[in-house]
Amino acid sequence: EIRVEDDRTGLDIETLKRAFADNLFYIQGKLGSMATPNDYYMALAYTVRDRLLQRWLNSAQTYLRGDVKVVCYLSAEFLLGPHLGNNLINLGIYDRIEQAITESGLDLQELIAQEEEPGLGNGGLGRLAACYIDSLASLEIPAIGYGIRYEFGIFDQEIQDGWQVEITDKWLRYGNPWEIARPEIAVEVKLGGYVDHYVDDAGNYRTHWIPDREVHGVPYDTPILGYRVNTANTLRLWKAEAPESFDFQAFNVGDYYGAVDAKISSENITKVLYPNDEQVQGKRLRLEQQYFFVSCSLQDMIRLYLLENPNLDNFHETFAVQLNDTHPSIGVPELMRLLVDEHHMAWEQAWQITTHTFAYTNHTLLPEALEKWSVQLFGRVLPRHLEIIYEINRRFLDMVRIRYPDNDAKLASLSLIDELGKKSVRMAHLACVGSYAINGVAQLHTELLKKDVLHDFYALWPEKFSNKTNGVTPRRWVVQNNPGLSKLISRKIGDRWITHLDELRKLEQFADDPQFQAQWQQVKQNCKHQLTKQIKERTGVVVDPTSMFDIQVKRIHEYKRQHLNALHIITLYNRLKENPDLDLQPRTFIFGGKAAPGYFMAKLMIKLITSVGEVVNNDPDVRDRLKVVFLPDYNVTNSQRVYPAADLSEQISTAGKEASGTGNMKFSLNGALTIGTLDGANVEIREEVGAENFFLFGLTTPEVKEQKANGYNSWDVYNANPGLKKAIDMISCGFFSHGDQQLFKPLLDSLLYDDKYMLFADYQDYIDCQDRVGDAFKHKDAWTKMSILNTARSGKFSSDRAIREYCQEIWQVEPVPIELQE
Ligand code: 26M
Repeated sequence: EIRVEDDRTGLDIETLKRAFADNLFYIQGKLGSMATPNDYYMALAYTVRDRLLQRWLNSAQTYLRGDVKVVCYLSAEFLLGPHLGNNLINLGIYDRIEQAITESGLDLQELIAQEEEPGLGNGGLGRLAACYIDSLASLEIPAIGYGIRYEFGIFDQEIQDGWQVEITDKWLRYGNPWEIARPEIAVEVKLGGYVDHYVDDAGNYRTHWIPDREVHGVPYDTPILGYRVNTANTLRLWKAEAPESFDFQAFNVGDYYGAVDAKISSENITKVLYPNDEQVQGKRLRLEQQYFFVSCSLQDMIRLYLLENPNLDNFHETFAVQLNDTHPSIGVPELMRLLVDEHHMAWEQAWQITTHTFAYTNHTLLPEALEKWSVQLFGRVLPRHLEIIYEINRRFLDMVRIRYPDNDAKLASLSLIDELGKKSVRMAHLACVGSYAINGVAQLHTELLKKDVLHDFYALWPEKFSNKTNGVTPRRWVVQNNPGLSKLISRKIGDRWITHLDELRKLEQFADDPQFQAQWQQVKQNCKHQLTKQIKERTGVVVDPTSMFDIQVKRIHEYKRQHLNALHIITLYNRLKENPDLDLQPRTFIFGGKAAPGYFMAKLMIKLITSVGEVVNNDPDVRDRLKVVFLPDYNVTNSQRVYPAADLSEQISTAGKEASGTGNMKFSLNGALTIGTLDGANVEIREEVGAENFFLFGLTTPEVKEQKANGYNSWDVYNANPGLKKAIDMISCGFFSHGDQQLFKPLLDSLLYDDKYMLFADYQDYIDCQDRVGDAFKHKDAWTKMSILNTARSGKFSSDRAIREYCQEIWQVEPVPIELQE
């Protein structure tokens, strides 16, 4: 006898097989004989989704209770990666589903590979948000992720003739089984227009914002299940739609095409993710995106709050709202507007609530990445918010004047408005003033924030500042992407490490054990074999899986210095050309990463890498001892094959430029050794794994500063270093570009005449350090020991640890376990 629910919740193999067949028939409308791999994937995804739903609804219901504090993580990006494998692991049914699928005559890996990953982010910041919502759910913390449902996520990358080509990411093409639209709780967002001030009948000052556009925000919800718990939190992403009534009746009478134009322009707001990171452009549509999702989210929180409360007086006791960088910092004036204009609260009380609601995470020290909006543009899009910002600023500067009497320079440097050059709103200042907590993402980064970028705010409010070193989720970045390693670890120390990553320390005792070392090497070798196959399929390049896999995967940026890595390759190549019988450790150099489409220098760096690869890979003198691979379309899915296969992790940014890095953590957890500068979280990785298990090179942050102050001149370094000179001259004379001497000129000129990121200053130390790496790799057992110790000592870099710190030190939230009712 079968109950309806059994088919949707049951976890035994027979039920899973039946549910899978049912979904194929009733949802995809296919019989086995006509089903495509995508049909099978969809049927399986719905089978899994059914099993999330009771947990999800129970969680949502529990959070509506008045006494629960909820974290709201506001982020313009969530770089989730595929859901299916992750949900199978967190539900604890991976093995059973594998059996059910196999017994249905199919291959689970093939179905998992069908999923189009939601690439709703650029890189580190977006991926961090995804790791954090996994940890929040796994720690049973009530949380909502709020963001944007971009119709087109980060572009797909193809490499043509060695250049990056961007392809539209149509991730919703075949439907998205993981989301549920909730049109019944859509909200309205106003844009543009002007503001009326008046006195109402009772004599109160009131404000009326008359917009020239209104947009519907429709939430699309995705369940985020924790690992082996009943907590399933919500990721609520907003889609912009045109309100029919607005376009077709009130404002566009008789103007059909005008009405359709207005509709298109509204729906444009959530069309596409801006593919830049670390260089902002000040585009109007981007400001509209930010305001749109933040307004939708705050209105949603207020709606939820008023379900249980008579007024908004204690709003901040129910919601802790984290700002993932300044992208959602428009939330500060928006909450003020909602409280004061719409809910008629007094300014002082509204300000109390606002400044006890928001906390701000800074992710960058690069000046070009600090968001600024021209006052003119801002006023056109958000006239009321500009007024509110001026009022916040007036009151703030009054306070500053008391603290620093007769100090106009202080006022100018702290002001929310930059009055030099084009008048603009400084979003980081707005976030600092409107938040009760401000944090950096690694120890060094936080220290530099306090010392440089936000120094004046630190002097004002030292108690607001703290460090929260980033972390990554061990569920995706070890269990899922490295099942071989996970099984080996669990056989030795049990499986508690998956939720208590510090327990990896228990592996230390086996670091010298020859048998364990052999098993460890075997796992790494298998991963390298798999990546080797993948490289062959995707690039045609044949690489040697016994060579050292030396990997740099991350967004392409001058400050990340992929071109320094390229200079090392050229240097090794020249040694082989001079001495073909040189006893050189064979290496495979693997690069992956996207360049912002408008960042010419980054695109040229890709072309340099592929051009060097073309020469090196095809030179018979090299005898396959060096191979250079550029893996196209680096994304979450592809990265999951990369980290497990790495021997060496390249973390070579100029000291003081990389806020934290998170790829560095994924590599180390998967047993790669790092060659790196004292930058971002590298500092802490080295502290944890031990200096003897880390390859350090390069200037420190103060040394960089000092050299620049003392008139650092890269031209002199170039002339004084024959190895460097030779490498640069080869690029310059067209050796890697079929004689074209112009191709790489912009890149070379920037190095020879400016070298903002100190490549030449670090070149020799990097080469020397790489030589030590090459020697070390020849001693297999010693290397393996270092590899084991890297994994064993990387427990700190779990996002569970990071989220626990946020919970205790910023959000003041506690776990709320979820009971499963019928
Ligand atoms: C801003 C305005 C307009 C368009 C795009 C942006 C923008 C988008 C993403 C700016 C920056 C963006 O991301 C920055 C980022 O990913 N920063 C990285 O954050 C990681 C997580 O904290 C750190 O580990 C990295 O060091 C840091 O570079």
